[in-house]
Amino acid sequence: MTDDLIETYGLTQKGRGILLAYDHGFEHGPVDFDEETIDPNFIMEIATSGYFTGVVFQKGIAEKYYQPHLNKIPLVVKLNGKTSFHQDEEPYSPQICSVDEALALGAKAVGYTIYVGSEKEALMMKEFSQIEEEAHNKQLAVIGWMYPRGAHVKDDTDRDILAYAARLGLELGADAIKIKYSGDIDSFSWVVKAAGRAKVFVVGGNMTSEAKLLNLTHDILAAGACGWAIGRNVWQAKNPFSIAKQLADIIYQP
Ligand code: FBP
Repeated sequence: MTDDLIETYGLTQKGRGILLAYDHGFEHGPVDFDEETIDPNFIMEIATSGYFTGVVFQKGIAEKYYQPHLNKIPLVVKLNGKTSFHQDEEPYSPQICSVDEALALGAKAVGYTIYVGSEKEALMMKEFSQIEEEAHNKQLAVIGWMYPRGAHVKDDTDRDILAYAARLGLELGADAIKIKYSGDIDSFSWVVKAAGRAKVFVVGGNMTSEAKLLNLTHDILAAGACGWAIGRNVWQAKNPFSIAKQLADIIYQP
C-alpha cells in the first residue's frame, strides 16, 4: 500500500482540505477576472491566508508567482490544459508540463484532467498513467480532474456517471480526484464510495450565493468528500477572505 501523499504534504489536514484553483486564464481566458483577480499576486495573497491546503496553477504562473522557499502553501501544478476556443464535442486536454518541471517548481502534487467518456479518453488515460507512474516514483501526489464530458455523456452530474469517473480515478492510481457534485448527499455518497481511498475534492463551479455555497459545503462533507477544489466562488466573491474563512470554519471543524 502506498503512503497517503495527500495528507503527508498537507494537501489535506486530518482528512480535510481546500485547494484554491486558478487555471481559469488558461481554460477560459481572462473573462473570469476583473482588475484585481487578473493579478496572480492577489490569488497568492488569498492562498496564503491560512484557510487553504493547496493552490493550483499552470506552470507559467507557478514559475513567476510561487516561491517554494517562502510560500508554505503546497503547490499543485496542472500538467495539461486546453483553451475554450474549440468547443469540441469530444474534448482532449494535452499534456503541456512534465513531472520534472512541476517538481522543479516546488510542486507537492500534479493535476491532470481526464474527460471521461470523450472519444479521446484513451489518450488522456495513457498520458495520465505515465504521469502517475513517474510522479509516484518521485514521491509526488497525483490528483485526477475527473470530468465526464462528450457526446456519450448524457448528464455530467448523474450519480452513476460520476461514480464511474471517480472509480476510474482510483483504478488509474490517483491519490485524490476532483469531481463535480451530483446534487444531493445520498447520490454523492455513492460517488465517494466509488473513489475508495482516493480523496474526493469537489469542483466549485460558477459563482453561486454565499448561503448556497455554505450549505453545499455541509452536504459534500456529509457525503464523505474531504473538501473543495474551488476557484471562482472564492476569488470572484466580494470578500474572498471572508468566504474562505467561512468555508474553513466548516471544513476544518473538529
Ligand atoms: P471553479 O471552482 O472555478 O469551477 O474551478 C474549478 C475548475 O476545475 C478549474 O480548475 C478549471 O479552470 C475550471 O474549473 C474548468 O471548468 P470547465 O471545464 O467547466 O470549463
